[in-house]
Formats: sequence, C-alpha cells, structure tokens
Amino acid sequence: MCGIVGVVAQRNVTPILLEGLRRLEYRGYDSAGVAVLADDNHLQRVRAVGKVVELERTLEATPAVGCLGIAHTRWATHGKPAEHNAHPHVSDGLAIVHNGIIENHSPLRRKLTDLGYVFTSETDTEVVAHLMAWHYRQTPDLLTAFRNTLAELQGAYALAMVHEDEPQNLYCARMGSPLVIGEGSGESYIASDPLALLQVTDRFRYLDEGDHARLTVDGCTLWDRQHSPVERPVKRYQHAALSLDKGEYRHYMLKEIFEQPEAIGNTLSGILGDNHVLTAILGPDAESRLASVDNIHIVACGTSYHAGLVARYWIESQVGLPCQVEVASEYRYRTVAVPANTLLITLSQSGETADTLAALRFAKDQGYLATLAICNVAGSSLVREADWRLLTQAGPEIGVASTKAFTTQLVALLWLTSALLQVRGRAADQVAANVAALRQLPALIDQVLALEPAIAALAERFANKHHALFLGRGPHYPIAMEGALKLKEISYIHAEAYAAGELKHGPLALVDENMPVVSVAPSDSLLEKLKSNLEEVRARGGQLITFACETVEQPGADGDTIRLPQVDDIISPILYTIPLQLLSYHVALVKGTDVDKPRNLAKSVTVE
Ligand code: HGA
Repeated sequence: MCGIVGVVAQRNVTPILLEGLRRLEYRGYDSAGVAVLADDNHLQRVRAVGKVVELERTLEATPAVGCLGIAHTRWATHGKPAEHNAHPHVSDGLAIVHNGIIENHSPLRRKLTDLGYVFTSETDTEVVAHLMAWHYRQTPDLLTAFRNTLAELQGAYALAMVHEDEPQNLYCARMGSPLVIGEGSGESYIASDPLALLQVTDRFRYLDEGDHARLTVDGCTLWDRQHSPVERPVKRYQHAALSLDKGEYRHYMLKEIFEQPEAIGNTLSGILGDNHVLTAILGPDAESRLASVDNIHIVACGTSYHAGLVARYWIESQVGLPCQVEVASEYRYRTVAVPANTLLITLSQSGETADTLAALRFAKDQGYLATLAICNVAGSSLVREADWRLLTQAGPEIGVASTKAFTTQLVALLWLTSALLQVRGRAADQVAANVAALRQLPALIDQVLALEPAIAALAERFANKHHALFLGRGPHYPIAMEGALKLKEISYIHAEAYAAGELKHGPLALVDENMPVVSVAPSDSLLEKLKSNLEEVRARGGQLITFACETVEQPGADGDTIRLPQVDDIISPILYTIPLQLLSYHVALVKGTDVDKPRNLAKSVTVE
C-alpha cells in the first residue's frame, strides 16, 4: 500500500527520501513522487508512474535538492494510476502526501471548486491540499490552518505537509493510517513504516490516533487530538534476526518460505516450558482471565483469516470452547452477538491492516472479556491497542504473498490452544503433546522443503491452465483455502478451495481433463472419506495432484503424489502448508509473473 517518507535535515534530503521509498517498494504501489523545498524556498515536485527507479530517472533530468522534503509511493484508491494522480499534491506553496481515504472528498471538492480552486487530479487527496491552502488564507498560522483542515476530514489518513513559508518545518498527522516519527541527530524523519527509515535511525515515536506534530532538525513537538501537547515515548526498533535482503534467493517469497524453520523456532523461543506453555508472557493477570474464557471470536483478513479457521478446529476439539471466525471487513459492520466471557482474537502480520484494526476498535464497545492481538510487528497499532499481545517472530516479510507470517500465526494459535487447556488445569498430557509437536516443527519443515525439486516439476502442469481446485477436509480445508489463495495471488490462475465433501454438491461439474485438482490428504481420520472424493474426481478425468503422508497407500496416480512425513495430527495443517506455498511459487515462475509484487496487490492493507 501507499508509503510516506518525510525528512527535515541540514543536508540534501532527496537521497534519504528515495532510499525510504525503495524500502517501502515491497508493499506494492503504482506511482511515486517527491516534493523538496529548494534553497530558494521554492517547492520542486517530481512524480512518475511505475517503480521508484522511474522517479529516480526523472529526478536525474530534473534534480530536486533541498533540506526539507516529503515523498510517497501511491497505491491508487481514487483515480487511476497516472502521473497527475501521483502524490505529492500541491496548492498555493504547499505540498502534501497522504495514505488512506478521505471519505467526504466529494462535498469538499464541490466546496473548494466553488471557492475557485482548480483540481488537476481525480484523487481524494487533492482536496486536502486545497482545503489546507484555503484555511491558511483565513488564518496565517500554519499550525492552526493544519488543525482546521484536519477537523474537516472524514475517513482515514496519514498526512505529511511542507510549505514554502516555513522551510524549517515538516507537519504530519495520523488518523486511521500508520505513521511514525524517527529521531536523528540534527535531523528528523517521518514514515508510514519504520522499515523506511532504518538506514538513518532505529529510534521511533509511534503516533496515536488524532496525534499531529511539527518536526524540525532539533526534534518534534507533538499534540493529541484535543490539541494538547503530548509526549510519545521513543522506542528502539527491534531488528529482527532474519535479514532484509534476498541473500542467495531469486525472490523474497522463496527466501521467506525457506526461513520458516527459523521463524517458527524464533516464535517458539521464550513461550514454551519443558512440557507446558508459559502463559505469563501475556501479562500478570492473563492466567486467571484466560481460565474464565467461555467463547472465542477470531477476526482477521486474507491469509490471517485462514489461520483463524484452522485454530477453530484446534480450540473446539481440544478445549471444547465455541469458536467463531470471521473476516474483519464484515464483522466490523454488523451487529455482533457477544456471549459473556468471550475473548476476541485479532490476527494481522503488519498490525496495521485497516479492517482488522477497525474491528478491534469496534470490539472495544462490545463487552468482550479481553482482546488479544497476534501480530508480527511489535510497535504496530494492533499490538498497542489490544489488551494482550502475542508476537510472532517471523522477521520482516517482504513478499506480498504471505508465507512465514501464516505459519508463525498458526504456531501462536496452537500455543494459545494449549494455554487455554493448561489454565483450566485439564489435559496436561495433551498440552505436553502439543508442546512436543511444536518443538518438532522446524526439523519437519526442513524435510518438506527438501521436496522442492519434485514440487517444481509438478508446476509445469499449470502452464496452460486457467483454473484449479484445491480440496481438503477438517483443519486441512482452510489449508486448501490458503493454497488456492497463494496460487491466485502470484500466478493469476483462478483457484477455488472446497471442503472435499462438497464436491458433488456443485463443483464436480467443473472437473474435466483441463482441471488440476490439488488435494491435501494427510493420514488422519478423514482420509478414507477424502479418498472417495478423489475417486470421484479421477472418474471424471480431473488431474489429481495429491500431498499425502508417506506411510499410507494414497489415491493419486504415481508421480502425482508428493509424500510428506507422518506427524502428530495437531501440527499437520502447518506442515501441509509448505508444499502448497512451493507449488504456487513454482507455478508463478512457470507463468513468469512478478512473484514478490503481484499485480494489483499490496502488502499491509492500510486502506479499507
Ligand atoms: N486515496 C489516495 C491514497 C491511497 C492510499 O493510501 N493507498 O494505500 C489516493 O488514491 O491517491
């Protein structure tokens, strides 16, 4: 999604801005731009459609040099990807960049047009630029004009603004979209994600909703939504053990698939005892409050939603608690019945997913016993706003298609299942078995990763295919859903997942020799049922590709079956995720798509 970077310094800020934009590239965007205040106090704005490298080329022809500047990568929500829609937007000597959506942009546009402002873009953002200019005409105090502008905006924003009249000041504000302030020596920064600034600082202040700030080379002054001065603590960014570069790998996605043993090992370290789980990591009162949980609601989007669906099987079968799982974009807009003593769990890799964050905020007034965020980013909004947090230690995930974030979420959810059992003083054997199974995961995943060449060979079969079916049963049904999502995301092949028992209720009509049918067939209590479902596919000429356990006779014809190690049923969904990730990766290679930055998609979905 969109990225923001801003710098005020005593040197040329353009290289810092560009490096910041490059570090945000992984999030997906369609155009980029900078505005820099030159020594003669004139704003220079340069924008380009496409990658940051296009902006750099444009800047070579039209250099922008100065000590104050803002920059942006845009993922269009209002107005097509085009240079005239790229940020920054300007008006009367000011420039702004914006992440989010201004929901009342239409009435504001009408009002500003009536006032004589001429719009040059179709974006919602340009109204903010003209509104700001208009308020500055009414009150020649930039901070007051900035506040008066913010007061008129509805929707979500992270905003940065510079003005020719104040060449030493960088203004910013946040409501519903993430923004951090970076502390430097003799310079100050803002960014929508601390990753953008790690080349210049590791010290950050995280803004709260409604906060706004003025930055100078000496630091920042911060105010809350009531305009009262506030302090937000400076936190050191915890550098993840797993590095940010691609290393020997051709794509981030492949690197991240192969990092899963380490990411899971890191996530488990510090949360497991010998044969029990360490519930104290949730906080001092967590044990007694967890013991009083009678219901669970899990709310998430996309891949994280699939992790929640797997957890429902674990929680209901092992703990016996009713568990409901819902996509955040639906949950947040409906009337939710919350039984007494319900725990709300939100899941998000970035902790900034707009719908999930809004769902957490909505839940605050719904009478939940407690809220828990399972998240990969320590300082994120979700983590800061939930009662409890359980951090996955996947390290930065750069590939847009989530891999290691998903399996580490599953690990966290199995930990939570075990914690819920343990605090009830029940099934110590089951908790010990879960802990032992979790500990085996890194080595088991290494074994599955070694199957990559065989999986790559299967990928060729998808070269001319336009559709695929994924089948699973029980907790492997959500794994089939995740497999289908991965294939869609990065190879653009239409894929659907079905609980295999549903085949004959409709989707079987689609099956013929042009339909690859990928099935997740571990050796569990539903295997015989699944075999019958696969026979139905075979009888209709469907091309079966089966991921099955090494110890049992399997339904796929020879060569169509990839064998995985026999494991404890409870961790089987985690293990069977890996070959599906590898399959979609290799299909994308065959198709020649942009694996790490698939078209139309963005990492960290910070708009609704
Ligand atoms: N609404 C603005 C910014 C979009 C955005 O934040 N995307 O992540 C636009 O369309 O330009």
